[in-house]
Amino acid sequence: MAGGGEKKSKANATGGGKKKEVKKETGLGLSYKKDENFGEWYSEVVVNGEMIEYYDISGCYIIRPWAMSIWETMQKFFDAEIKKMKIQNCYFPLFVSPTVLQKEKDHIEGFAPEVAWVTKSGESDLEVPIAIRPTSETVMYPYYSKWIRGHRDLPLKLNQWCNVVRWEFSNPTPFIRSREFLWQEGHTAFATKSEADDEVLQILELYRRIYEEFLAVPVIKGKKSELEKFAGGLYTTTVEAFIPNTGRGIQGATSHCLGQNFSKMFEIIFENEKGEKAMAWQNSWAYTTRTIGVMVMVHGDDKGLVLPPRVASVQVIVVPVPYKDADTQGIFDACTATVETLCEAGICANMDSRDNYSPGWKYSHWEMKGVPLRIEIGPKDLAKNQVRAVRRDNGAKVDLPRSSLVERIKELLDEIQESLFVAAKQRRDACIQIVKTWDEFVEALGQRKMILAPWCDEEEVEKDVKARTKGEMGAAKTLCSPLEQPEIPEGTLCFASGKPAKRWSYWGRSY
Ligand code: 87F
Repeated sequence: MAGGGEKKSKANATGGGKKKEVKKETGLGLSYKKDENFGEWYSEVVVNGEMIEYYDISGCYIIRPWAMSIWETMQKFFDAEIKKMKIQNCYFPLFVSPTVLQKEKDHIEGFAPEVAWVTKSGESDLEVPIAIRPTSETVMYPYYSKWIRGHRDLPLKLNQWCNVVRWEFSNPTPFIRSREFLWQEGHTAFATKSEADDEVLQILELYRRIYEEFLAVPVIKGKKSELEKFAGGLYTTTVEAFIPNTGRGIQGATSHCLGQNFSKMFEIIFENEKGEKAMAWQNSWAYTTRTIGVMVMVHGDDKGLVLPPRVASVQVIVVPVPYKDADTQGIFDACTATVETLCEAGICANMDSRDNYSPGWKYSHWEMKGVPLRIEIGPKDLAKNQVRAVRRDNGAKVDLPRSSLVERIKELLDEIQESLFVAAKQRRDACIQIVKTWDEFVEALGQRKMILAPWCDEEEVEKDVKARTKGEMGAAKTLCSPLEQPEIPEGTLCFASGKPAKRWSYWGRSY
């Protein structure tokens, strides 16, 4: 119960009774500022923005409709795209038998402490304890072995949308590090390596689009180092985001080429066209509800959430602003008509018609929830047949004639989407530091930068960098080697070992 309960009571202790009063008078506010106490700001913003409710089991969170709708928007996009690639959805059980789980011994070893087990039903002990899936390789691959016999059974391309459980012990954080989370996991098998290689990059591109086109979060596509890759696979590609406030990189999603490691282990063997036995080439790939947390961390501000229009379940909130002697009915009718017009045009608009809150309170409320655009309609607007639109991202206000409302609102939503991305990219790029030497590296790390450095790409050197940077804030490691490599001039040396540099790599602290 510790983590979740603690956080909650802390928030109450600091905002508690007072906040409720404030809520009625001037609107709800955050008691922490993003630049002053990022951790508390984040916890508060996901709760007050009504995305998350803390739960009485540490590391577990309730995902409320405001966040779930964002997940669903991404899901709709991704699901349609993978179906175009002829990937099919399926569902495998939540439970794993210990014998099957053990089959993967080598790579599960390091993960074992995170596996949760069911040991009882009612009062009686189970004869054999049953594991809860932390990922589904061991659940699925025995059946891949059964289903794949000849080359005509390939490719086999399956995906499932599900929950997984990993019993984390370090600092649980809503969306970012939770003990249960939602994801999609894709598991595919091919006759040839080149088909597998192609798919790895196709999926990675979809992950980039989720971050950049939907969440307006810039990411870097890259390859993980040998130390950081999924140990069970051949190579791991990633989209890496960066959180400027903490100076930490964060893995946004991964697309692995597993090579033939698992097909050896699980005997996923087929007869090829020449009648020879061959082992399947496999991939696996996933993105999780962490995406939502990254988006909140990147765009949120001291007024609360800031939602990109493409993922906001309410894109426009219409607030009536009646004055004492004004034509209240006329204002309400104009608001209703506005919502109708926008909804008919495919814009997600809602009216806040509650009569027990002031317009000012409503402004703060919807700002806290991050709605991209607010429309206010008061007596003056009514008289002029216009509305006032206020942007959440930069506070800019414009009066719009009701005659051309749909076009202008569509333009504004597109502008907000674009400028959120541009602003986030500027902040991220301002944190990127190119270094050539160890001293520059240490200095940049102290300034919480994301460091691009020429590297010899040797495992021992990465281990050494980790050891040499160990401290309170956590050690530095490689985030990825960008797929788009800047040139390496002849004679460039590794910043850490002084050996000839093989490639550019991003380094930093990470989540
Ligand atoms: C925790 C407990 C047990 C990560 C774990 O990335 C096992 C594991 O295998 C484990 N945490 N992993 C690696 C997951 C690899 C892979 N699985 C399919 C993915 C994408 C989706």
